[in-house]
Amino acid sequence: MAKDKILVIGASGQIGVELTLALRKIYGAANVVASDLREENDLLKGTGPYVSMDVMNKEMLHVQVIRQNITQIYLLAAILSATGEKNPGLAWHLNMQGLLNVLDIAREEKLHKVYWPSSIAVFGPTSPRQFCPQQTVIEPITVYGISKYAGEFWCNYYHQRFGVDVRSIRYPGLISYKSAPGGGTTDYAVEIYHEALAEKKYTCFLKEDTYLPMMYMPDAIRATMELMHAPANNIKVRTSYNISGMSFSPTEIAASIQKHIPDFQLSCVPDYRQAIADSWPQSIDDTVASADWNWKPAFDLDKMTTDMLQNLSKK
Ligand code: NAD
Ligand code: AKB
Repeated sequence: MAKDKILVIGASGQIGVELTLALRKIYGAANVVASDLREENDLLKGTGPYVSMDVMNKEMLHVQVIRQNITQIYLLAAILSATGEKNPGLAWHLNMQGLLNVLDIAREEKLHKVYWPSSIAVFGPTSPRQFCPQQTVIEPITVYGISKYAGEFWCNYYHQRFGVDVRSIRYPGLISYKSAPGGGTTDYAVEIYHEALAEKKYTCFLKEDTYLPMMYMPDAIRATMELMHAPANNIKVRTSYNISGMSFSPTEIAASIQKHIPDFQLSCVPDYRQAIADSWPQSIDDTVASADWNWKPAFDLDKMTTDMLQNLSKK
């Protein structure tokens, strides 16, 4: 581990900030280079090296990998489900070409490992709604889901054909207090905590009984580390692993918040994101990840609510 030097692409985003900080704890600050198209996130400032970079500029990316002696890449730059529907061409272009640029460079420079997240958005209306299995019918209806599903097979292809050790997780909707979410359908589950503390009320853009698979960020970061540190022989799935944390509806998260803020009020005015949410499963079967690399979540809804409200109150 000590010999590795890591490049995090998309480090100023919701996952990137926390993943970069976690990687710096393990590998040492100087060995984790954060990069993004936008400015360095405040939480990263002063914690380690940062370069401004566009993952679409393959030449520049290649130069950075060589110049900085990079051995692992975590690729987080993407356009998520809700924003993707506003500009499908751009979402497809970034989500695909960014990944192909990284996989090509990983192959050419013989990088030790690549991490690239997929999403529960690969599933569509024809996938099982409950405990959606690792392998099943997959017919996504969003450009984001299509790009993730295609990306999974590019990862598998580069592993089988060129031996690139690329690993992936299908994250559920992620909830965090440190950094803001970046244009997804599950973002309401972050906004609701901020509004509960600030206004004691929140208007949700999904219907009150819309169940979705979700996960608290500490579990997502730990899952990522556990997958990346597992022996290569244990990684039997080279597309992307299902993992599960919790499932809840807007009504249930509101009830969890009301245990701390009794006069909190939820109202719901569904918009175009309802159709996206309705196309995704309500819960995920992660028995393959449990068997291959011992995945087990630690946070349920009430534990997450307590932690979110405590930390956001401090802010
Ligand atoms: P985000 O939108 O918060 O962050 C993405 C970052 O990528 C942003 O900081 C953005 O500036 C950067 N970026 C965009 N275009 C770039 C480019 N051309 N070059 C370099 N950087 C660029 O997204 P996130 O929530 O942190 O998601 C990270 C990854 O995890 C994505 O692949 C996403 O699909 C996946 N994922 C996220 C969730 C979630 O709930 N957050 C769930 C499932 C999967
Ligand atoms: C989104 O809602 O787009 C993301 C995801 C589940 O991939 N949070």
